Amino acid sequence: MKANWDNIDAQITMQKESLANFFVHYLKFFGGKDRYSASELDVYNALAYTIRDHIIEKWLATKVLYNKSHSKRIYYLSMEYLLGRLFSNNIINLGADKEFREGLKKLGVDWEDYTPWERESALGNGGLGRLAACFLDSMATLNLPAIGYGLRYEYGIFRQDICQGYQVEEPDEWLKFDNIWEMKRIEHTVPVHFGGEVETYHIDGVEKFNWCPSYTVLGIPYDMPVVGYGNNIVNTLRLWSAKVSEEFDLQDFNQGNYIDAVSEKVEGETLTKVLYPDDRTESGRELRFRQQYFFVCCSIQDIMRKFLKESSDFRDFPKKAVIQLNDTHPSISIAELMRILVDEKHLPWDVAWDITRKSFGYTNHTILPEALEKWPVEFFQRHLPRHLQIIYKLNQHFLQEVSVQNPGDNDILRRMSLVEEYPQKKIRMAHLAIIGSTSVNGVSEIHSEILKEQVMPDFYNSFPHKFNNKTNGITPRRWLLQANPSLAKLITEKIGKEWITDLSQLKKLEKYADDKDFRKRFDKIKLENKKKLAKLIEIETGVVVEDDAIFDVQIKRIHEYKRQLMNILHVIHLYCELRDHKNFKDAPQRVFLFAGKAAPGYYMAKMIIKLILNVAKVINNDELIKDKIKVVFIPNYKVSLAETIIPATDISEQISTAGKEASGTGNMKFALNGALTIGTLDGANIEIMNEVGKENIFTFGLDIDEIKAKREGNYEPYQLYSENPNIKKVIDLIQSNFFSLHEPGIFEPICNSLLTQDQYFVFADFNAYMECHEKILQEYKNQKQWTKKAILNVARMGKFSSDRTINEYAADIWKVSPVKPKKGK
Ligand code: 26V
Repeated sequence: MKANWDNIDAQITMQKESLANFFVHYLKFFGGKDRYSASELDVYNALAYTIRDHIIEKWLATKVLYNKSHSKRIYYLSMEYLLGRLFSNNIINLGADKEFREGLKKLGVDWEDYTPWERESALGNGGLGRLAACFLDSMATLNLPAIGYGLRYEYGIFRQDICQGYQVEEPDEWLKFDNIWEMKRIEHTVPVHFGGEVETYHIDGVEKFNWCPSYTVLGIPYDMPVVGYGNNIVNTLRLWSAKVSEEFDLQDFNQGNYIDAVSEKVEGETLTKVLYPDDRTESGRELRFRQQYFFVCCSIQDIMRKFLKESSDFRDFPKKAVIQLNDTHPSISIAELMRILVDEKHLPWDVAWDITRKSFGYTNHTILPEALEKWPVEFFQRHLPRHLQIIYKLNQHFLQEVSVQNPGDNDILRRMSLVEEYPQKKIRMAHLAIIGSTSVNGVSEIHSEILKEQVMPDFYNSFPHKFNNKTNGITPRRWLLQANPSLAKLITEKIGKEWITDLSQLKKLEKYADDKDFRKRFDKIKLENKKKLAKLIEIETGVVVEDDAIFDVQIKRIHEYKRQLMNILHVIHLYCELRDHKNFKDAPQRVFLFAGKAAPGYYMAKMIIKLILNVAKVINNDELIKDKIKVVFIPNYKVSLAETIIPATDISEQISTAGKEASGTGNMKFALNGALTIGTLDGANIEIMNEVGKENIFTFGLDIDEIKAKREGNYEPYQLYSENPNIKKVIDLIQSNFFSLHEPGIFEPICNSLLTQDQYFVFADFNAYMECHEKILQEYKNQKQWTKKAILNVARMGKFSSDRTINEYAADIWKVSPVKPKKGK
């Protein structure tokens, strides 16, 4: 009998109104639970499965829509995605909140009570990974036919515990229970080869190459739905998991090689075991290199398979596909696509290169030299011998062109080469990414300028047309609608709900900055959010803070360039002032809140955490200062924590050394929620200032040119220390072991580094930072003015929606238009 698909498709459709019934079905028949046996986790699972199934119909329909459109596809390649929890986000984006809530009411269930049961997906380190997650949300919301590719790490970023004031890393077992949001797609499994050697042969006198690898790993895809907001679109995030192929094992078993077979299997499956925690330490780097190739190889095969369904003429490839590289992590794709086109599809080299170059875009996310990837040639020789040959040949052709343009200039050849010769032979992945892409973009205006002028000036001179800027953005769905529902509701009440998909609409709020009633409601919402945060602080750290304190917040990865150190030195300074002058008056309590992870091998970052925690202990327990200052470090920073902290914040600390923070995106989340920024003229802070107005942001410190001049001159931090009594007092106090009575001398490395080098100009900016904080305190006293500024910040954040960013990528780089269903369908 032939299946009747019309009937099958129509049999069960999940209307929003019937979601509650499906929930009961799941709890009973899938979970096998009733009132006596169901745990809270069982209820969460049943709720989430219900929502997942509601998504599936839209997911299937989206695939049909895209296939029929024959549109060019966007492939976003990122080794990191910091998705956070998906349950609430999916309900909100589906627009199913009201119906689900009402349906469940009869059953006495409120879905929001169960959200903490979801294990959050944290497959990323920081800004780069969260940006990828915001981009997925925007691409789906904008009807863009995009697929995100990534790795399904068994362990995401480590869990941070604090033990005696030190960071301790624990594994994040996010897959321990079911991951409801993923679907295994075994039928799209792909092989990934490694090692071996390259054979040469000839066809019609033309030299050809055949890579004979030594072992194979399988890539198994797991798909996660990416729900667009209010448009019935569901895109896909495809994450690859490594597995060793069965046949391969069997062969070795049969030959009696049991131990080798098992260890090869473990080796292969280790590939996607763990996310690298932002570490550039040498150990374990080879695994990271193989991880990158595994990712690239799986994704490019999948992209090819999709392309071949549409066309068999590879010259069409750039018309049908555009591949965006999120940093250089997936840049081996360029060599991989060349290998496929030349060795497997037998295209002439020049044709293949033309296709490749037209198909890639590369986004740079950092100018820190230590973070620009270079891979030892040895790694290529061992694992990817054919790719190495291809890179050498690309380099040879490329340098030939460079020398034609710059006759006699050997220095430029050395600078631009894909191969760094000394001290160790390495491949410069950023150079490969630039020559292999049509577009190279930075992530804020200033960062894009620095890229052109300081980091890659030779490349900019050779290919000025490739360089462009795409200022980062954040999704207003997660960072306002979901994280701050009361503020979202107030905004919608005043200006309608268009802002959710067109953030520039927030401009309409400007007029309410002068409306007393609006300001009152705005303040009340902030206070409610602070109450929630105060509770969380008490639960997580045991520190009791006042609900109406000033919340001054720095939450981000711990890096010297982000200068958490300057912040805590300033807190120590305030503490000294309070102790010395006992001038408490009726000043409000100030809570200095920190959160963030340090890379496990980054000693200084870990010591900064220790310093913050030790200072917190002393200050929080000193009765002499009458609770006027509290210092809090909340452990295990993650997306869900940010969602609670940001809406409660008064002051957002964005204080990196000018020129170091490519963009920052936390800065945008805070301002969108009505916090005022204290910031340096760095990254997107500058653009935020231009949007909200100089009078509504607190900027301070040396700008990029001044920092550059200091670096080139002879900067003497020791002199600043001896001449500036404020700095001296703070450093002397630390050195006297006031904060480390039981571990004398532990902060010497921090003090030493500041006194002798101060690479990130903490002392140089200290006074300006202090004065800026004094100004802030004065201004905070005028609540009316403060709230006005906060409202204007919200109203003027339209530019920083990731929808705007993605629209720019789509129009300028990808040349892809939204795919919308035909009217009436
Ligand atoms: C990695 C490393 C490795 C160890 C040495 C120091 C170091 C410093 C930075 C990084 C991160 C590189 C990539 C990254 O996450 N960049 C961030 O990307 C965000 C999204 O574009 C942007 O907002 C942040 O400013 C940028 O730091």
